[in-house]
Amino acid sequence: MTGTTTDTFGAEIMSRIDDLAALSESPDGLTRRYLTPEHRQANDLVGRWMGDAGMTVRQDAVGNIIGRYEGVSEGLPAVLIGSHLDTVVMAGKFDGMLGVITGIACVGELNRRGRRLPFAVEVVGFGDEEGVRFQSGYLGSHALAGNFEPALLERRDADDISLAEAMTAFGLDPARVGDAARRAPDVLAYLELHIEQGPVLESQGLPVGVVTTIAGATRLAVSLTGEAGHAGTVPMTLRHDALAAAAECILAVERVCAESPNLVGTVGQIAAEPGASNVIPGSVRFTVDLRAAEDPHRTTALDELMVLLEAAAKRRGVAIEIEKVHEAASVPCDAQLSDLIAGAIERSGWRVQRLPSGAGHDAAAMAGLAPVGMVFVRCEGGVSHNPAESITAADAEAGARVLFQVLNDFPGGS
Ligand code: HGY
Ligand code: MN
Ligand code: MN
Repeated sequence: MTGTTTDTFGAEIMSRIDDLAALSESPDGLTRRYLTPEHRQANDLVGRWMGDAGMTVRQDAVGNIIGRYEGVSEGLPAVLIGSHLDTVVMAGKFDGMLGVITGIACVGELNRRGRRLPFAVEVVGFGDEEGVRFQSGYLGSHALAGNFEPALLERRDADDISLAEAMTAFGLDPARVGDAARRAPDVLAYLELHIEQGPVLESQGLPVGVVTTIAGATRLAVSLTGEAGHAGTVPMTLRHDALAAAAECILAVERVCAESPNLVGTVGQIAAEPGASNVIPGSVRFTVDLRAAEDPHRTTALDELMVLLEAAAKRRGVAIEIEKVHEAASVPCDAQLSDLIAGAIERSGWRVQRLPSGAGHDAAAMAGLAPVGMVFVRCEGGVSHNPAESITAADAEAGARVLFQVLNDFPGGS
């Protein structure tokens, strides 16, 4: 499809969501990690859609796919519209992809109408926001914002492949990741449309909302080393069971976070070695994901948890190593941009609902480069990071109309 009229934004978006969802590492559900063949396929497909919408297309130095629609003259500073194309494991099909596809639909509409704005518009499909493969949240957006951490290049995935090796295999040059960085004068603003991944808009009966702040997050990788032994012969009092120690740690995470309404804590990944039913686990690795809208709540809880986890390990004669693999401060969205989005929502006929995001988004990383604003779209039951994630075509349409309106309302844009 080359362009869309505003009546069919929704239909085109929903059909492209399904096309992208088919590009998965697993036949059982949607999993698409950074720098995999499926990532390459997604970049190729999204790149074609960008070209059909009248954009020039390039892949940057870290594997983000970027389309550019020139303004009234070549080379003008750009409004960036973006989100991510990578997914969690067994993901929903809207998280990230909706924002990229909606951005392309809006540019397609400008192109269909032959409209050129007094600024360029770029649509970015970030290659790695979830950080599933290398525990590297916001890698694509950090690189574009000029904040790539070189130490990440040594990070290894579950198959012991380093990020540098994966980049090389993908056709990227690890020594050139700095080339992805954009200059602040070239970027006027960053807009991201994303599913809410929570229940507020649905409870308010609204299809869209404006994001106020993006919650901060800390991710830990915890390693416990005890002593493997025979399940039948080692008395309970003589054991250094790494998995029992992990269980105590995991309940401590739950207890600390349940005691405070401002906190959420999750242990999403765990692996026990050697992993035989008749062997006392000698070593365990698990992750901790800690979030709060206000940073002091998160950092205080983190300090408390470190003490509790170390005490539990010590009591059981198990060694513990805690590595902070990702940390992002909470980020307020730009007030002016948020008011522009609120105005576009009103002009599109809906009441304005402002709400915080408990989920992280590339906008948090892009705030280091430009003012950021986010549009939330209602999702059914607030369910996300789950194959049951769903939205209606009408809500996809509503989100696209608001984003299209924001582009036209952007100062100098009408
Ligand atoms: O984890 C998050 O909040 C986001 O999905 N990366
Ligand atoms: Mn996500
Ligand atoms: Mn997301």
